[in-house]
Amino acid sequence: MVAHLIKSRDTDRTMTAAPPTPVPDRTAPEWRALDAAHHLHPFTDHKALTEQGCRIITRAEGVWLWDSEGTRILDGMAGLWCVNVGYGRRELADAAARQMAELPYYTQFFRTATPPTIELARRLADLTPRGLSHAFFTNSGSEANETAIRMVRHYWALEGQPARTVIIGRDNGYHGSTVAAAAMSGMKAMHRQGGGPVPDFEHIRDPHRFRNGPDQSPEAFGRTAAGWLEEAIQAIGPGRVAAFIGEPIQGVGGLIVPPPGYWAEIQRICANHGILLIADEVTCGFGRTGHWFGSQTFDIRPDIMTLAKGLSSGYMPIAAVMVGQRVARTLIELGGEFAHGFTSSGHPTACAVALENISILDREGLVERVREDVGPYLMERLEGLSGHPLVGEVRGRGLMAGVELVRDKAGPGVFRPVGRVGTHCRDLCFKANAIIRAVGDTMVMAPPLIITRAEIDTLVDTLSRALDQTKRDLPRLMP
Ligand code: PXG
Repeated sequence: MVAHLIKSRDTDRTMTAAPPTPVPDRTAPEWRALDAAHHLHPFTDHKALTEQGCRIITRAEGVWLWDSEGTRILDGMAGLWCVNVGYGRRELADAAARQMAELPYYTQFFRTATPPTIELARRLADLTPRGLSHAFFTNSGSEANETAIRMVRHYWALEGQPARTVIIGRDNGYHGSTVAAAAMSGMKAMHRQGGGPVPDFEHIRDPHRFRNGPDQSPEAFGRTAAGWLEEAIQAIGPGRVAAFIGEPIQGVGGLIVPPPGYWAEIQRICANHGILLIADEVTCGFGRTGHWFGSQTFDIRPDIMTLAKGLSSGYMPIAAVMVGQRVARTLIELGGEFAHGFTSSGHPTACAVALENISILDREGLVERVREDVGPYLMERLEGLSGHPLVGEVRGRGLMAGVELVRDKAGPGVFRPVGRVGTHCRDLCFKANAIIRAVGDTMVMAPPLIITRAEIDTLVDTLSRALDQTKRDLPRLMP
């Protein structure tokens, strides 16, 4: 980048600085006022936001964020489960700048392609589990899942079974917020907004043993929970079911780690009925669970895999649908034109950044680091909280962890209303400058994969103090 020689404002020294950005220099109160006046945020109650004012994040480095007041904050969520390689990676900025100078954009429509796009498709075909040979690029996880929906229905129509339109997901599964992806998700509050029920999406209960089968052994519960899929298929009619979709570990829905044997049984049931298996790897992909993909952690062999977030570590909006031989062959041999795609599908700059991001994960051994070092360390530290009177269960894999809070330690005694205690605990973590999420009453962490043991100590110690304070505040919270 071109450096500009400027005169520092408050000294007489001449110093080197980055070129001026198109974003003007404003004070935090000015940003807040403009935000309230003009910006609608995703998943936000704007009345409450305007009353409280939003937090303005201005820069970041490693696992640390800085806000407009200069406060340093530990990002225990890697942004929104995505900044896997951490903030401040010059290599990624350089990859974007180089590609923008060379060819910022061109479409992949009309029998054209661009080199970073082709190279990323090849790299992903190598990296993902065997058989996933082709990539269809989108800009977000929602669009990737939306693409998967249209693709599997198109596949079955081409296969001469057009009645196979139903897609089965799970309660508390999350696949996005566009119309069909929200319908496929198992979030009841989302189903209530934005229009009536969308046909041909069904849901089974999630494999959350702590809630849905606390009296069974993990293995027995794995069989029970997978059995819910068989029951649903029989109720719908096997000839009507196109696909089953699941996140290897359910993230947004409460960090639900499947019991042993669950995925093997799901795989068997899908194969038995010829149903396509879609793995939503949007949060689990790119090292989060200690393997490149959650499908490898749980030995899932999906027909289709959706990717986003960690694909570019959030540095660029990019997502992908990885398509296995079975579907790809039919689409290519019988399909003609698949009337689907986006202006920015395969955006060359986003692809160049994703390629460099994958190189960093590979070069620095970050996936192995999660599996062998920091992942087990985070779990070990969190296990240390399991004796706390508010903690019902600690669960997770790799750098994806949840601590479920309960009213009654003896069983899964839930708090009513759900979420008040979790949100209070989250707010205390925020106040102590660590970002830890609350999903209902489960405290969730998914930090950048570069987090150190010392930083994990800071994160867990902050959570521990917040739990103690939450316990003290309980009579006031739950009178
Ligand atoms: N699948 C999964 C598993 C996700 O977690 C999506 C699909 C959709 O991706 P896009 O890129 O369209 O957002 C996600 C997204 C939260 C939160 O509260 C998480 C997501 C989205 C919104 C909020 O943690 N994950």
